[in-house]
Amino acid sequence: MKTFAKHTFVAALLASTPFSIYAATDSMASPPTAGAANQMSEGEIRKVDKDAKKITIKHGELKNLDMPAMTMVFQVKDPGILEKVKQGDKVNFVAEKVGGQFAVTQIEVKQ
Ligand SMILES: [Cu+2]
Repeated sequence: MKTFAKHTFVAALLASTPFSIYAATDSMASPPTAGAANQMSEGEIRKVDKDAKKITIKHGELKNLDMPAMTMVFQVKDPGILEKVKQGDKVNFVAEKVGGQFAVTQIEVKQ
């Protein structure tokens, strides 16, 4: 009956917030919230290490990774990410666990 429960959940979300469809199907573990449509987390760039392809971010809570706020080092999925940000930038980003390591998969500087 797992499938049935999932469909019911999605249907309920559909009825309330159409923008949450993606979030609901992508991450069943996270309860829907007002900001569920935007899965990005907030952070501030502390260090960009292009040689090691790593980035240090002081981040807020990462709901998708069940991680509290902290400062930590991330890998990057795409080296281009390192070109988009610099130390001190406030960013919205998405981090995922890739091969046992945390990696930034999307990032954008807040205006
Ligand atoms: Cu962290």
